[in-house]
Amino acid sequence: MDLSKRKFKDDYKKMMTEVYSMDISEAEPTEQFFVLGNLVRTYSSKNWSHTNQVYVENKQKQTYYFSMEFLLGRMLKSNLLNLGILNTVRDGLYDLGIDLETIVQMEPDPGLGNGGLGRLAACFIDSMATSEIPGHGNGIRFKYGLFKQKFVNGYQVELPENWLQNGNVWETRKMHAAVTVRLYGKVWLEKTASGVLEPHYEGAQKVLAVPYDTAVIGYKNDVVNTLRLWSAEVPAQDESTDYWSFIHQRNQIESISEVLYPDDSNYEGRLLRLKQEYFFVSAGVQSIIRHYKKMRVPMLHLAEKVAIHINDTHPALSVPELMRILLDEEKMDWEHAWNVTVNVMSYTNHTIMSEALEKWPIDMISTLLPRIYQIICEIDRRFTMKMSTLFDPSIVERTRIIECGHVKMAHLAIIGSHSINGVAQLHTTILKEKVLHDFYLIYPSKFNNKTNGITQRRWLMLANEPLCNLINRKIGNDWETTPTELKMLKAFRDDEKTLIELAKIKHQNKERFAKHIQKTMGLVLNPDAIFDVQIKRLHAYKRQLLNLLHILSLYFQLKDHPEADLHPRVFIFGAKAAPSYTYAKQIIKLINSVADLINQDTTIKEKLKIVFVENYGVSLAEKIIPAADISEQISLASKEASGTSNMKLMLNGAITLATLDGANVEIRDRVGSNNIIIFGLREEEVYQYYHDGSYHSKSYYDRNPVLRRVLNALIDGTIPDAEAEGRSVFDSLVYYGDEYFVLRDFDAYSAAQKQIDQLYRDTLKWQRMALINIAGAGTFSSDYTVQQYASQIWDVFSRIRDI
Ligand code: 26W
Repeated sequence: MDLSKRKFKDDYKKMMTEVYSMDISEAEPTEQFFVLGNLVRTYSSKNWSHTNQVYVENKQKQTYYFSMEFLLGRMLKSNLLNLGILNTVRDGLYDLGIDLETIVQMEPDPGLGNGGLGRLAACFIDSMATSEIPGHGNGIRFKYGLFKQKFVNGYQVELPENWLQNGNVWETRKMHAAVTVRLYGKVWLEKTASGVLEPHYEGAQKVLAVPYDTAVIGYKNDVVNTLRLWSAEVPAQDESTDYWSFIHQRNQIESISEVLYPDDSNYEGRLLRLKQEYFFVSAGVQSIIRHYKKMRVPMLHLAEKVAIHINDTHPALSVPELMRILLDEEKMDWEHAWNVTVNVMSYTNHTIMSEALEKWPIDMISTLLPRIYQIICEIDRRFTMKMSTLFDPSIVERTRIIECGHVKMAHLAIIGSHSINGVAQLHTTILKEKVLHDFYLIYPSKFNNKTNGITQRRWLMLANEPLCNLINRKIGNDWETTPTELKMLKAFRDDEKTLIELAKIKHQNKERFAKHIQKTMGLVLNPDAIFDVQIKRLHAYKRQLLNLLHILSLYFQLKDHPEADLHPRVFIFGAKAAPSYTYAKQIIKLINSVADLINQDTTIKEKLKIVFVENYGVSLAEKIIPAADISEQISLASKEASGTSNMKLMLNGAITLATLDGANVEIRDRVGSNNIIIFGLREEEVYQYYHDGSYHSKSYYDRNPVLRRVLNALIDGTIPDAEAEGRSVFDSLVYYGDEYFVLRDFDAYSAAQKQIDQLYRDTLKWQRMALINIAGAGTFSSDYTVQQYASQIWDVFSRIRDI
């Protein structure tokens, strides 16, 4: 948008008076933030309503991205950037004596997601608006986001994250768009005069779903899409309602949108979670249908105007919910309704971890959602009948939705969608050949790959302005909207001046991060050290332990040979563990204890430091990633579906140290083997071990003296104050089979780390690698990812520009 500095300053002062009846000089940073947020809203509001109007006038097909999680991060700067007024506003505020960076910190970071899946959804809505795709988010307005993590004596402690405490400037409550969601009760079918079955309900609990809409602003293109998050409320009561029963009911209902489940890759079969899933799915589908009906297009054509995307299985009840509406309310017959439903729905799988696969006990589903359960049974019956005539009975048995008293949500999503995709090439191959092989035999053409992506706006333009400035000076700024243009940087691969500039920027970013750590943790970091970063949820398969064991081996090497020629290292960890995941929490405690041991040992001459940041999330990621030299992507091959921090770190010039897992494979293909450090077991080798059962972790302990010393340190008192945790981890690795092959990959990992120690000393060589990584990262922009979803799955194209 066009905005002069003078106009902005006038607007800002005026808004300050309107909202707080105050002069700017009297306002606190929180108030300064709130006023700026309000002003940004007014700046985007015209385009918001205009975009919606255009969509309606053109009867354009719309995509709805259904996701339990949207891990948005702070929105002020991202909105300013996308409106094209970031610098104007920064300068204007400066004139008024206000520092933009200070007020940015006043915004709470909405943690409405656990990790990769939620952050991907946030990148996607940003990219859809930027790519002019009519695509909107649909989810839950959790009152409490992911818990706030504190370390108390090295242990993770979870605190509530009350992000809405001071209100949320970005949202608008849309009371007129509220819908009713029904839970429990009884339902039976009665034949009507015309012979069709009609459902009758009795005694259902009604929940009012109230939407809160947030503008999703496209990058300098006047498009504003919508993120709609639902809040659960008590419907209006009639006069006869007893006061106490009302209070009881209110508590029950409001608990639905109260708190995000803090589980990542671990399914918990709790009733409240099932309620949450049906709640936002039912509200979302109802509101889509209500909107569609205004267009007066026959319901049979729904799939020409609406695409619903099921982000992992959490919204899989969209399938029976749409069926319910088409059958019961729109009076469509089963075949037509099913055809429409399958054409509307598409599904993404985000994990092969079997413990993450949702399956609900049938008595839970049938009690909570009686009509939905009937429909699921009928889908299952028809699927089984049809497939029995075509496929081997054992295949049909394994692919049914209802099995052993449970409803399998992945099966429901697959059968009810026209497209099933994995999130990286390797992951999709594993789905087709292993995890979902039976379904692949049945529906080969439904399967496809869409490699994940990240938005370069948040992860480069906002997080790393110095690097952006350098890039723009070298190759111009076409890459902002055509990120593959970053490849032009390759022309500077042998340009010493550019490489030195790159090194300087990284150094500055490291200094900035070091300052932050000194301020928040009191730890002094040496910016000349290698900053080695592993930031992701704590999970055994991601193998933070492999990193930790290697750190211990370096520590012992330095204890034995204080003069050893090791380049100084700072190991940076950021990770939350699911509160119920005991093993992951033990690893957190262990890392913290090893950090105490190493950080306080003056005999190793500051050569090693460990920083475990508390409460890792989007805001911290934005600080850490630009300062990273090494990106640790060391999951056991086959287990990480894609990973997305690998892409963010590469884009910021970190060198990837990785197994051939998830999108690491594609990163290697992009930058070439010379510009990435690959180590460890391959996916085929892992499966071979599973097949022949020949892995015996204890033999690695017995035969490898370095490893033995490191492992013994876990149980011999070397690590202060972590006996129980050390013992538990030791046993899991040595005696209980080492499920994720940590000991098997230890030597290969150590060798790779040694190679890095050498490589880093040659600054030009290192920065050349960094440059090639930045130049190759454009392909991993989520702009391209959503464009592929739009053309190959959703069949929606932008027509905004045509009018
Ligand atoms: C039911 C509990 C539960 C909650 C979340 C099960 C599974 C999940 C997610 C699927 C976990 C997740 O975030 N998966 C990650 O998705 C990213 C985006 O596709 C991938 O990059 C990561 O590799 C994958 O672990």
